[in-house]
Amino acid sequence: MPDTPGKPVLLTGASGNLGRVLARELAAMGWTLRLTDIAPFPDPLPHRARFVRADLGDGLAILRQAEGCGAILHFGGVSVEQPFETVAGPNLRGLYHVYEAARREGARVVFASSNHSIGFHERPPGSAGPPPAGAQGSEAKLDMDCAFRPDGYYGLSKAYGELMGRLYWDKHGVENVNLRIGSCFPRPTNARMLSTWLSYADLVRLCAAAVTAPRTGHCVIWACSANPATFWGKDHRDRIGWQPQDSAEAFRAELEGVVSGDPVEERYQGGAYCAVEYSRRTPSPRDPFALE
Ligand code: 15L
Repeated sequence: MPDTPGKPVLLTGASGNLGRVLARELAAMGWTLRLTDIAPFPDPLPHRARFVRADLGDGLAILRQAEGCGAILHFGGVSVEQPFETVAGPNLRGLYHVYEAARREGARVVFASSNHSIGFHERPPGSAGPPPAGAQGSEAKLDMDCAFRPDGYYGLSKAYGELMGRLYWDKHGVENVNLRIGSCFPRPTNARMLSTWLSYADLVRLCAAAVTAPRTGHCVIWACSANPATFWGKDHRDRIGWQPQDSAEAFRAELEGVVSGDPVEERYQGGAYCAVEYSRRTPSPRDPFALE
């Protein structure tokens, strides 16, 4: 298990599903946490934690919350597909406030990005079935430096968040770890999640490694468990010393028939988000710059 961070860690989005898991588990590991969210914190406050209600749109409040912190786990903001105007405040302007606070404190940002920043990549051939015995299968998998192909305004805001990290690293030396989270739930619930599921325990270990790694620079990690049917290949996990330990494969028999029947949803990695307000007559080309 990684060391306890030397300075307090700010967790935004602390009242959300993943924020609550992280608050509970990281506090249990002895971390000193500063929790913040626009919504009240619904659980008993963990040991050594402080909670302050704040809006990501309030730059001064975010600066204050980050004072003295060595890292910001940024899990706040809109976490599902929504109209542009709903996404823009928290996920674009709010993200800027988080990065400005990190710059002032010399803190590292661990950003809850999402698979929806690349959701319009097609699923690899054969990904619906079990992986062939002994297959490495890495040729068909997406590496972390693939093109962004956001599948909605939410995914677009996550691509922007990753690029904000790129900018603040290149211009200000602010370190940042961008977690392209697949589907982080207590358990997988459909066939797609046999590829995309991230267990809560793997998430906690991932965030702990991202905060405590000696150096990260700007890096990107596919945040899913060790699922043999994963869509995703190379990333920077070795840099932070993280390896997932859980797998969705145990749920295959129960879930492989759980598909939507929607051809857009089933074609692309982002699943249902791709089908929201989809209006093309024919699918876009696999190569992002091709005409056909
Ligand atoms: C996400 O980014 C969402 O926050 C989550 O609610 C799921 O929809 C997940 O992606 C997913 O793709 O399954």
